[in-house]
Amino acid sequence: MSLDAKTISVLADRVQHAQDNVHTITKLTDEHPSMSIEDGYAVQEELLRRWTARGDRLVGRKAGLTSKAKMIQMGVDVPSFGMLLASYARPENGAIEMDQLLHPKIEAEIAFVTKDELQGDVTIEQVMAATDYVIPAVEVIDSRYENFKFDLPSVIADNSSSARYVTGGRPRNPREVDLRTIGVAIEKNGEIQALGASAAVLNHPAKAIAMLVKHLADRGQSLPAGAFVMTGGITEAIPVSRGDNVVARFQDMGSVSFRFA
Ligand code: OOG
Ligand code: MG
Repeated sequence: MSLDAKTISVLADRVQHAQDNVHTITKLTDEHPSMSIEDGYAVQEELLRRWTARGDRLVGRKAGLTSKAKMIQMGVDVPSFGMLLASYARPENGAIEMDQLLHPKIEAEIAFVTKDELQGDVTIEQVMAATDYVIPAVEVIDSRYENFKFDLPSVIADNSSSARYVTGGRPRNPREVDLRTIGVAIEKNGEIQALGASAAVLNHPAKAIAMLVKHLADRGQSLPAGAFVMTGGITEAIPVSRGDNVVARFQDMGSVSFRFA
């Protein structure tokens, strides 16, 4: 880490204020060019302490920037991790309030729910064995940075742009679908916006979980049983506006739909 605890706390204040009051801020690295990826995660940890203190709950984790399409779109080349809170969940077929968001985009992702704890260096096979089910999910990301432009330390401090998530479709046994070849289509108002296949995520979305588990292990943590994990957008993210109807179709897994109100 290059920043001291006091600075981490000040940066957490700034990010939290932007998240709570729906306003943009400049990249944290503009003021702190030496800020590292580890500093970004320290801000995340500080944010988690504040969220839990006010009654929110960590339900799982997200891996992001795990596909080429996303890395190219955002101009970074390493995945980022983030925290998923109970308060971010929204029901399928419902409406997501646009006035609580700045410049949201949607991503189609395969989510995993674990049944065993995962710890240390794990293989894709071990991730599969510890998986209770996989389920289609759409993440609504919303960067707190101006023009959705950031670098890795800044986006990590902003909890990897996490804002909302919706699960739907059919939960599947991970062994009963080919997790590398699930086709996905994102539709907005009946028109296809992006197409992809699940291997776009690190050749196998379970690899994103293995990387997350390694990331946690490096910090003396594990992924508990019952964790909900989103493995990252398969295609580039699609900007949305008020009134948009969204459907993400997942081959063999059903679809997730909702609208922005
Ligand atoms: C960072 C979060 C990326 C994903 O699925 O790739 C992400 C961003 O692009 O704002 O959630
Ligand atoms: Mg995502």
